[in-house]
Amino acid sequence: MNLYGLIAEAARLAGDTPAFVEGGEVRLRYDELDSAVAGWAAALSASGARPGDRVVVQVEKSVDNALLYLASLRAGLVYVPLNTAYTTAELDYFIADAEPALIVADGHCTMEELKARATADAFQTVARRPDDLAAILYTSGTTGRSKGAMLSHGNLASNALVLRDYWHWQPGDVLIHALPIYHVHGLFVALHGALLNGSTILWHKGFDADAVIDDLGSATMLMGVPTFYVRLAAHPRLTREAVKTMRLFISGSAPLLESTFADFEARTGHRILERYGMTEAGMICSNPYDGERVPGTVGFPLPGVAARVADDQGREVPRGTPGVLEIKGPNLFRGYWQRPSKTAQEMRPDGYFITGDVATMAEDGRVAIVGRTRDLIIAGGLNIYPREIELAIDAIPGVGESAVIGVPHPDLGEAVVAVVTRTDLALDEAAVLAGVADLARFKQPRRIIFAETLPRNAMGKVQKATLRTTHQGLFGG
Ligand code: MLC
Ligand code: AMP
Repeated sequence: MNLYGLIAEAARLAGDTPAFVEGGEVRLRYDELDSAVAGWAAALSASGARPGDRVVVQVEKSVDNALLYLASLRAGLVYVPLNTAYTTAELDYFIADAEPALIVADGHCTMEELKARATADAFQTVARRPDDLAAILYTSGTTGRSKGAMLSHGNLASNALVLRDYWHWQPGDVLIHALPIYHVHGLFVALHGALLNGSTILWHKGFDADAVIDDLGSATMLMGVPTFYVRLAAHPRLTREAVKTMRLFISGSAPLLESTFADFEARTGHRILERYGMTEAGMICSNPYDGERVPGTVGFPLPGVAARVADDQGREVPRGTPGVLEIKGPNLFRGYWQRPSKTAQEMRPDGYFITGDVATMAEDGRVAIVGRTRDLIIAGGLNIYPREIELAIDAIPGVGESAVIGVPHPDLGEAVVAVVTRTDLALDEAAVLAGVADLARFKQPRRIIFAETLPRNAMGKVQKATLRTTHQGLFGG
């Protein structure tokens, strides 16, 4: 059971329907998909990669990049996508950890070089068992080091098939795809959904509100992070007329503010469907398609997913009481790559995974995410772990200590702010920013605030909640 087999079958049924359309031009039809993927799969094999080997890929979003992913599935390889914003220093870490047979990235092997290695119209899809790995996606940890979440063919297929029914994918659906394809949201939820339905994908290299609005009139679905909806709702061209062919707007990866939900409904008449997920488990909860989409909630556990809100011993708390969300199901990952003890730390003996998200569950099972136990910032749908940034700042000469926090930001949801004490008062903002230059741009603090001391509780622990309250108005929030 290779996930690619399901996609190939859907492509066969879709016939000459356009698969990828970019800038109004058909880039690939469904009846061309299988041979295009075969070419890439042959190139991967010709490079020496064998089933089970990792392929690390850090490239700009393109249709070829999507085909390379499908080829990796088809050849039985383990796809390891990396954010294009990662710096060389960060890349070194991922490569050392993933031990890939092949790296596709500028300075290693480029897409053009890879394609030159082989051409083929046919390729025998490599048989896979449901537990065989399809991909490893890195997700940061509280210690500041990223860990690779191992996802199997069975994990990805089960989640995709459930969502196909839950969101009522239908013939004639056309999806606007403006997300990056190095994370769960763009790579799995959006791409698998459209491909398994034989739907045309309106392919955008990134999110540009004007370009997306231009395409709304030829589409039926959009998936995005809340920042997409904040920007669209503020756009003068977002009208009921502009969305008249649209069937469904889906939001996830970060909390959608109730005000964004309301603004969007006022402008378009559409109630955004919010869902919740994470790298380790794909999609977990979703508001219903037909039933009430309640802002501020993420709906119900998906069919086949068991979820409970628990105390710190894993015991279910009464309905309505906040606790940590724990989940189990066919979507749940196979553990962290080469880190069995980390995996064990986040699992209960009965197989539930501790998400680290604080939630409430209502009597009817509806879930709301109300906080996080992990020290985590989500900016524009990207997860940022403060510890990694604090370690970089603390290493700068002249810094006493630092606390990195997320502060409400009107566009990104949260923005990174560093509160820093100095042992050398000549240390300025530029010196601190220079000290974090090896981190991807999206992780770098938007503001540096110098303080004499950091607030601590009786145990000596830095009180980040106090800092967040003090600085909550920094970005006009
Ligand atoms: C870009 N920048 C960011 C940023 N994205 N900074 C913080 N957070 C982000 N998310 C920086 C750029 O480096 C640039 O820096 C500056 O902000 C302006 O960039 P921009 O051109 O305005 O950014 P834009 O291209 O518009 O990107 C914003 C965005 C994008 C929100 C559209 O980040 C995005 O597509 N996010 C989606 C991420 C995603 O797919 N998440 C899903 C994870 S899966 P400067 O200073 O150099 O100009 C997951 C599970 C689940 O969470 O449930 O789905
Ligand atoms: P990642 O580890 O990048 O996959 O991000 C997963 C995290 O994003 C989850 O653990 C949540 O904290 C957060 N998240 C995803 N969707 C939502 C949502 N709809 N509401 C609130 N938080 C969300």
